[in-house]
This record gives sequence, structure tokens and C-alpha cells, in this order.
Amino acid sequence: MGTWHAHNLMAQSGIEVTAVADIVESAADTLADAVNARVEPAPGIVHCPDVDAVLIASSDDTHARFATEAIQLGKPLFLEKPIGGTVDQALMVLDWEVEFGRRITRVGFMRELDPTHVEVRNTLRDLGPITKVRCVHRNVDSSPRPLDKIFVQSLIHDIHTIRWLTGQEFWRVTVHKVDRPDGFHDVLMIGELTDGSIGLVEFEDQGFAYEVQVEVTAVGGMVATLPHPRSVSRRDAAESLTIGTDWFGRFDDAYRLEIEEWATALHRWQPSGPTVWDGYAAQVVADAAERAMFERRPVDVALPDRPALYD
Ligand code: ISE
Repeated sequence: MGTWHAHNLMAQSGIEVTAVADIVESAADTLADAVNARVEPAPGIVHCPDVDAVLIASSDDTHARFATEAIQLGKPLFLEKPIGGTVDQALMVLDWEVEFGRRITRVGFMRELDPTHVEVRNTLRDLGPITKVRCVHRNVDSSPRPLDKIFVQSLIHDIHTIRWLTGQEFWRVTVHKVDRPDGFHDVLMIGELTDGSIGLVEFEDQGFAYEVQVEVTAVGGMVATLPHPRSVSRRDAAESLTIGTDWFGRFDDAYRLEIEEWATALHRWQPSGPTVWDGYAAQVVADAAERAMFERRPVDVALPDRPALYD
């Protein structure tokens, strides 16, 4: 993910990728060569005086540590989701940014920039109150993901989509899990939102393609993304669509646009996009959903009041 972002950053005017770090040294070397940067060890890179802004796309459990360092130094930050490996780590990032007193972090919930999601959101303006949001999220994974990673790594995106489209918070979640014979898991999450509407997520860890869709029902009608094919081919009297197998293809535009927006905001020194509060709130829901799945019961979402910084 870091390599992908670094290439998108390279395309921005006035931005230079100065230094890169990766726990896999050969990956750091390859990326440094490709973007004409130097390699620095991870613990110190954030402190380098010629590093003005930081993009963190390391493994999830390291996000909070690097993020809090950058925030304490007042360096604008692009932070991949989840903002911490655990809810406590995520809270640490939130607390540090609140303490710093200014929003300097953009969180990588890229679907906000995906043109199909933007169109859905724009159409909703004319449809009146929302009653239901249904997300479909299929992955193509080579091996089953550990159950405790499904929500924090994956459904956290759908949770954010539901919060972003409705402007509501979750107050309770219920989860049903299907253990498939091939070891993969399908999940159905039902979220109750503060205004009485419903957020549903249908998740597959091993689907027929990588697919993300959203469908919103409102009092005045409904709006949905169309299936997202990459190409269509015709042969033997039949037509077939290629959907793709990973998020890089599906969200190519969104990744490019979020980096473009971040770079523009950096020049103006202004915050933009999904916030640390969004990252924290979604993670609290993901954590409650994980418990709901393991404990097989509805779990209340214990979200503190939103700090005034994010009003
Ligand atoms: C991955 O980390 C992502 O962020 C993708 O958007 C998501 O669909 C996938 O499930 C995650 O593993």
C-alpha cells in the first residue's frame, strides 16, 4: 500500500518523496530506487528534518506509534486505516491530536473519493431521510483471514461508508457468521444507527471477485452503485465481464484522488478528508462487532462524545 501511495505522491507537483522506510529492507530499497528517495530506519524517519509530512502505511499494529510521533512533531500526516492496531491504540492517536489542538491527520478511508460512492452520496441529497444502507464487500484472499482481523482490517471501510453516507453513529451491532467448509468466513453485520435507520454489511472473505457495492434506501427512493467491471469480452456466443480481484484496481481512482487532495491540502496547510475521529469511531464499532460475533449477541457501541476539534 505504501508503494502504491508513494507512486501517486510522485505525480503531485511540489511534492518530493524524500525518504522511505520498510521493515522489509529489500522493499524499501526497491521503492527508494523507483521514487528517487533514500532509505531511513523506521523509528527515526518521522524525525528527519527534511521530512515535512508523513504517510504511514506500515502494518496495522505500528500505525499508532508512528502516528503519535508525527503528531507530536506537528508534521501533517496521511494515516492508513485502521488508525491503531487496537481501540486503545486508536484512542491514543485521537488523544494526541486533540492535545495538539489542530487537525493534521487525514485517514485513508479512500471510498469517500471513489466516483461511484460520490455519485451515490450526491443523489441522496434529493431522496429525503435514509432508512437503510446495505454494503456488499467481497475479497479474494489466498488463505482465511484470522477472525479477529476481519472487522478492523476490512469491514471498518463499510462501517465508515455507512457513517459517511448517513451522518449517523452506530449504537448497537449484531453479527452472524457462516463458517464455510473451505475455512473462509462469510459475515452479516446489522448495525442500528442513532436515528433508527439500519446499516447492513454483507462480507465475504473469499468471493468470486473483489467487489464493493453500496445500496441506499431512503424515503424518496433508492440509489446504488453498479457492479464495477474492468472490461468486457465476447467469445463463443457469450459475453463476460472482468471485475478484478483486488482493491488496487477497484479503487485506483479513489487512491489517486485522495493523495491529490491530501497534497493540495498540504500546500495550503489545511486539513481535509476523513479525520482521526472517523478512524476512531469506526474502530469502536468494528471492535463491538467483533465481540458481537464471538459472543453471539447484540453489543452496544460505547462511543464517547466527539471532541469539539472535529465539529
Ligand atoms: C484491505 O486492507 C483494504 O483496505 C481493502 O479496501 C479491503 O477491501 C480489504 O478487505 C482489506 O484487507
